[in-house]
Amino acid sequence: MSASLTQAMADLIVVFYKYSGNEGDKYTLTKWELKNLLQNEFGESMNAAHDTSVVEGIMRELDDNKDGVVDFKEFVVLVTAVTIAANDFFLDWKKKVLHKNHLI
Ligand SMILES: [Ca+2]
Ligand SMILES: [Ca+2]
Repeated sequence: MSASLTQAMADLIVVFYKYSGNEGDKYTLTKWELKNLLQNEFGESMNAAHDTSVVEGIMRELDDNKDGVVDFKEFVVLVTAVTIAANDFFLDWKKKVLHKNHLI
């Protein structure tokens, strides 16, 4: 495994606990903590996180065991979904660029 992927995984853990420790249980995200994480860590792509109903929707989606908070396992599902979406976008973009330049 490359060092950068190990680093990415470590960063993921650090980011989660940076937000999970601010309110209530130290190891899970409340709606407020999730909102802060989405706004600060996903930047422009999560502008919709300023809308409370959007955050509530994401919270409901992620809260698999319905205990009202998001634990690390539930959080990773979001990161995976965003990563897959980013990968699809990248592959599509790459195909377009290659096609445009008559490389495929
Ligand atoms: Ca918490
Ligand atoms: Ca939960």
